[in-house]
Amino acid sequence: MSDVQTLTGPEVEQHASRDSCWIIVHGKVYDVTDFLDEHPGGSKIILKYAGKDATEAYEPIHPPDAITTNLPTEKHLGVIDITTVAKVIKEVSEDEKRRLALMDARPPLDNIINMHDFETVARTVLPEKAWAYYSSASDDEITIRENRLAYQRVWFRPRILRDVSSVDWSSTILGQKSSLPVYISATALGKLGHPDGELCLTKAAGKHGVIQMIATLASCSFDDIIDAAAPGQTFFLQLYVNRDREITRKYVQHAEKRGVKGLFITVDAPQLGRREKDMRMKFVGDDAGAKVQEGQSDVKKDQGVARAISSFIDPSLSWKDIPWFRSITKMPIILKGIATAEDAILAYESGVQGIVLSNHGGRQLDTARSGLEVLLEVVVALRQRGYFPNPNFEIYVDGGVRRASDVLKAIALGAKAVGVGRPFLYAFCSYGQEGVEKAIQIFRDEFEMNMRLLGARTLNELEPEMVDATALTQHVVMVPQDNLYQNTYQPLTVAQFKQS
Ligand code: PPY
Repeated sequence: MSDVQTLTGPEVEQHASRDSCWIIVHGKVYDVTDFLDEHPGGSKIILKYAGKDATEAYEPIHPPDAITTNLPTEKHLGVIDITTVAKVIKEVSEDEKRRLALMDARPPLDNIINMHDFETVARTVLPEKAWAYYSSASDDEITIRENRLAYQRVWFRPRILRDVSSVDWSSTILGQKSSLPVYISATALGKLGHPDGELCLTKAAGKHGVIQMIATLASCSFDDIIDAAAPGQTFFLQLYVNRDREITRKYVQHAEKRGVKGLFITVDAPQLGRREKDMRMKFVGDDAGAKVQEGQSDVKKDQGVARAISSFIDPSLSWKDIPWFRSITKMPIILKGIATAEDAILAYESGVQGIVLSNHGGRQLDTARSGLEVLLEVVVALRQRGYFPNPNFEIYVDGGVRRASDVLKAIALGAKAVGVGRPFLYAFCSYGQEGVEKAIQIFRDEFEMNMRLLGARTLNELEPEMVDATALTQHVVMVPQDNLYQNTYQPLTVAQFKQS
């Protein structure tokens, strides 16, 4: 084996041009000259760090091994003697100063009493780009808003006098114990919003018996997440299928070896939705806008963080691929992103172990219906064919869940569990691991109260008769305005920042 070369800062600085471009990432030096035009995010952003340490910019938006797997080994030049690298004194912008001051003035965690509070804090304290990426949804953002509204079109039919002194909301998901009928759904690029990224989720989930779904595009590496697990902690894996199936095969089999208990294949993203809040950010930063205006069509630059790194996803994925997935893993396979009864039937008949009725948090096809609404037709269609209920085929719903009462509605209508993404993401961006623990505690408190008030002592006692979902499929519901009441009603307020 050849000795690893140690390079110095001044040596790397010599290679700061398009003709010879070296960068430092995680203490190693790479020659990326030939890769510049292949970089999914464009060459300009790499050239900004030519001859320098690019780790800080690289880290939040790349899996740690992206560079090592994409660059041939002869381009791995050696390690850097970090003491010789000139320190970049970064000017803190006025905006950044304001943001840091707001971070200091966050409401104390004790004052956070619901999931909306986390979102309010995250919106204020997150760097603009992170907020734009996380919060954005596709096109007119109609579906993301509908995800919330759908829950409000379902009303409870509570039962009384059932001795609810003791209530239990624990569950199993794919046969795995879960302290809540909720799993942490996959969200990508966690380090855009918190330096510890998805590890905040892992640690809180491990402590409280909640299942975490690891995202293919997490900022933390898969192994770092698994290594941080508590004994016996359960994980699922969200999978974006690579055009290179060998990469996917290795990834899936590695996950299985490391104990992951369910493979959730994303099936609603053959192309990434246009998330305009995210796209607009690109025009503001990295002066990519100027280039577009010059008429140079480099699509990748004006497409936001997500689209820039999505080119590896295989749009040719089809039902024909399911047997191949079955052949490479024994993990239960779940299709994430089913949006009609027709596809739910195909999924069942393809032999997978479950489906997630999801519109990808409103980030893919705008005006796709909410998962909750889809659940109604899916349960009817599967039941008609004798496919439901079946303990070996579970149905999950995600999108728009902010309250335990939302979860109870979905379970009453036939879901086994519910995925929650953004609320946990916002919890850790605002307060780290502790925020996630608080979010779990809020869910617990809400489950306890709502199950008592609904007259359900266990999740098995939730039944369709406990909800009135007749308005769920009506997308416009007229409600007469009660102006006198409206004018005297005092709106609730969100958690207040300390005076700075
Ligand atoms: C999303 O942003 O909706 C994702 O699912 C993650 C993602 C991030 C970057 C590229 C492709 C998908």
